[in-house]
Amino acid sequence: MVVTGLIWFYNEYIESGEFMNIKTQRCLEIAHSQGVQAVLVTSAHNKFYLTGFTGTTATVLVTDRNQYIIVDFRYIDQARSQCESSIVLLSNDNDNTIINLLNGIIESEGIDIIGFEKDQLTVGEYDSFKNSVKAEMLGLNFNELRLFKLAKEIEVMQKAADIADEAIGYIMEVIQPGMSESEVDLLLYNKIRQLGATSFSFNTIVASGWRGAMPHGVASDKIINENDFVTIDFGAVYQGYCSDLTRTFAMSKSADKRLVEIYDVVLKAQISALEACKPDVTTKEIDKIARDIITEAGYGNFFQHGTGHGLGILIHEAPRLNQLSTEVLKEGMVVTIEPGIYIPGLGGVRIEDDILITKDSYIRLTKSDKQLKYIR
Ligand SMILES: [Mn+2]
Repeated sequence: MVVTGLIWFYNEYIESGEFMNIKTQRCLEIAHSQGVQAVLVTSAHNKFYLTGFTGTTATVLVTDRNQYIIVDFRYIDQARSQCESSIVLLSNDNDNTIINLLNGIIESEGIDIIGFEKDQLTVGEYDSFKNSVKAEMLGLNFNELRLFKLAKEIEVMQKAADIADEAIGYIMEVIQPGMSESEVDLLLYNKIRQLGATSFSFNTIVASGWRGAMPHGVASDKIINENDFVTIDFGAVYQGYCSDLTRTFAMSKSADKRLVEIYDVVLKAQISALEACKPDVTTKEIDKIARDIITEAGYGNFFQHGTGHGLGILIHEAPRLNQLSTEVLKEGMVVTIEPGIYIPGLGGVRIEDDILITKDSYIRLTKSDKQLKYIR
């Protein structure tokens, strides 16, 4: 199909099976519910979600009739091989600018209003689209696009979780007092890559001893000591999807007994919150279950972050599980459960699993043991 004379390259629209079509349908449902007929997708994560494109530069437009991806010559072959369910358009700096191509589609499809991801466009980008696109621009709330995972996504996320499980098991076998946190970080990185991951989900936290009191203590040059507790929080990206796993362990029995006590509290909070997860429970309730256990044990002031978050293409996505969240768990959501206690000067404990909400319960994607482990 030829959309406009300006377009040089396109793929025929291919029905590539349910996977792509359901995602595009969801995108359009969100658009329609907010009163627009087409969506300009500019975030890397939503472009990947909708089209499969993994390159860094592309513009995606989803309309009632088609899904278009506009790329320049650097990405044309990649887009044509990755984006089977999209019409691939080639832009250049002459006649076929991105704006001209967008306006060609807008005219040929009679589009009046284009929605965009309001959390993902800078003011400068918005201004430049608004001044050149021949349709009204309307900011959309797009946070729920990827809320429910499809079977194919769950399969990939299970693999990402399996890699994390295997990698943390390996670290617990090889970690020794005298290693730096950074060395552990590197061993972990090499392991996840060997297991098929492309990268970490985020900068890995290896927080030992007093650094354990920093919830986001990214691996440093600190040497891990015989009597340290060590918290490792990391994830593997596999085929574009993240896992997120935290385990805390003791280097030896000479660890501070207060940390052992704290470990028991966090473990009880984590398991209790996990076991309450099922459809129709509010995310706030799940947070409260973990928080109440920690508060009753006297550590309420030392647990100031949320209990968990949605997980997927992004390490943090909808829903959120915290004191302010208003969402409700539903089948198909993938979330983390990760309470922690952090005592300045002493250290900290966090335990985290990834779970999938099922029809009437949940299943754990991460399966690593949670009993307190002493390395030696
Ligand atoms: Mn997490």
